[in-house]
Amino acid sequence: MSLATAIEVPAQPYPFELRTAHCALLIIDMQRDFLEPGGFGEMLGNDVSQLRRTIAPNRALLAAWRKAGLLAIHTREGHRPDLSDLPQSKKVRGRSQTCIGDAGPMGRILIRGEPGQDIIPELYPLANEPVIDKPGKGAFYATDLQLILQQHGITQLVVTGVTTEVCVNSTVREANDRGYECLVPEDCVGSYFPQFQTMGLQMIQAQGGIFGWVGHSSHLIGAISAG
Ligand code: TIU
Repeated sequence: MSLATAIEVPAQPYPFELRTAHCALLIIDMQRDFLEPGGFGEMLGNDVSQLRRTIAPNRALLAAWRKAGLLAIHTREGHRPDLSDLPQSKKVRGRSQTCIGDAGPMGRILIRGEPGQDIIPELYPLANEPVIDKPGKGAFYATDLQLILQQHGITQLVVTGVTTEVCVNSTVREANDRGYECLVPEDCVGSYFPQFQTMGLQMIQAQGGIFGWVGHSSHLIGAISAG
């Protein structure tokens, strides 16, 4: 697809020039332990409803993305069962009684292969959609995400998922430094903390789009469905 075929999608701080053939949907960490009542997130005292409101918009966007035949990639935060990729600093952070790797409400907390670490059924990846298991907050750190994007000729990312100020922001910043243009649909990202949702989005699009663009899934769905 040439530069001439870009579709203008309304966004802040100015319209995003979407090139569908070079744009992937990157859904960050929509995992049961973060989103489901009774999971690790709620166990820590967080209000999971703040994240659950993103499920329906993500479902609609993913459905439209699949229908248009575009690339969708999913990530999961988690560690190897032997904890060999878990820094001690991350394990003990928060001084919580329950740490990553311990028994949690849905299996060992944030361990690959455990039920709680998996993606919620509403957004479960198809067999042909890459799933990136990441040990950090950013999706590029210690993963093969960049290699996969290069193989597909991807230069733009629509980044959704949770949480806005942690893994979504970390990933957008990593992507921006690597030359990717990122659009974040605000209804498809969530934070346990409303003030962080607001500021996390402002931080992306401030200063002329210092890290990227902020938009809405309805405009994206309109753009890819018309194309
Ligand atoms: N995925 C992600 O954001 N992981 C976190 O640990 N987020 C928090 O907000 N704690």
